[in-house]
Amino acid sequence: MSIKMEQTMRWYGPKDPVSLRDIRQSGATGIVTALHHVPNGEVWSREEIRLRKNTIEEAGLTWSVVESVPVHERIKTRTGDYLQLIENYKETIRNLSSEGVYTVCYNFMPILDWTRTNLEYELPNGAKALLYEKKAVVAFDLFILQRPEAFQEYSKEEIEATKAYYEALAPEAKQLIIDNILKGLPGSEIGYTMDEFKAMLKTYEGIDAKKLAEHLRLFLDAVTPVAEESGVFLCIHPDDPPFSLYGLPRVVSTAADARRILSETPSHHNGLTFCTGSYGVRPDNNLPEMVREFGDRIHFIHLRSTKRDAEGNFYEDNHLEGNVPMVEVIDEILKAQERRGKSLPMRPDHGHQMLDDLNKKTANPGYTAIGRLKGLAEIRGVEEALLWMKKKS
Ligand code: CS2
Ligand code: MN
Repeated sequence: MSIKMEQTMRWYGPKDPVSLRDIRQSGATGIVTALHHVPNGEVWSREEIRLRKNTIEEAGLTWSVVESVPVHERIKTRTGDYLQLIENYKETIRNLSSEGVYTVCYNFMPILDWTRTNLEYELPNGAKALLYEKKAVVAFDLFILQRPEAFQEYSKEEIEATKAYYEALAPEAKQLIIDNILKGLPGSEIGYTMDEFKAMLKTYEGIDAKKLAEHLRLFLDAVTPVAEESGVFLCIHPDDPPFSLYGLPRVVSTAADARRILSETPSHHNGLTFCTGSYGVRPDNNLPEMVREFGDRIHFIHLRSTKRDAEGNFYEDNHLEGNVPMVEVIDEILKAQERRGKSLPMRPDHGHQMLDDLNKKTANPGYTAIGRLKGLAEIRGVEEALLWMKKKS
């Protein structure tokens, strides 16, 4: 047993304050990036892909994974020119393959990508983490968005408690919640104004979880054959957080969701991004068990841990702490790699803002250098130890 995970880091492109050289010093050999400047829905040309690939290779690194080729909202709702948008997606897959990039991550979350309410949650040691506070989301839903159905969805007690919390908030604190939710976190290609968001919500009227799951299946049935022909591995990232928000359906949150997606489009090229931080927010997702079950179809791994409480809040913990049984998960990944005879790309998903990074302005919350470097180093240590123990026994 000796196959190690491929160590990668996410890089946001030439404007990322964390340079390729910084990443190389972390020990990572692979880069996870996207052409963030190409508008969502447009074809990524071979020239643009090649340019980015050259930049990465000149720094002595490899472009291992695309995260993400965004799926356009009209593909998710199947409205307007969605058939053309699917054709564009296929073309992008072909172009990536022609330039030698073979792993493509994406997500299928309606409107908003990942959601956090506080990007500077101070931990007892002074480092900063990303926090999801349920009452901020409920307050946004009830009193800012004023979604009428929301008043039926929460209990009377919850509505009253949220009202008291919301009324006591300073105007700047209210604004910060709005900004954090609507502006989009790193990796989400789009931010919205309140009116735009309300208009977007309307486009999901009549689309429940069953329908959205069907749209995802139809999308995968269309693009997977192209991925097969071009040797590309598609890997869907789970919903973050893994439950419904603002009445919007979410269909990539549980082991049952993953099972459905893999069985409905049964190609090896239709696979998963196993994000422990996203799936791990739900206590009913048994992560080591999921790696055992889906290990053959996991093409990309995000390792990070969250710590949840009874009220439905969670924050991003140290990589080896929190609710994710990280050592056990890594152990299962190593076994899956061994079975497949293949090393899988892995990145430490997010990290704390800490040490000297606290003095810097962060362009991408969760993606500062030092916190991720720490996460990667810890993960690497666990992996080395597990491999050594296996060799010995
Ligand atoms: C986030 C997202 O949890 C995460 O990995 O950083 O940006 C995620 O990369 C996208 O949702 C994947 O498409
Ligand atoms: Mn992730």
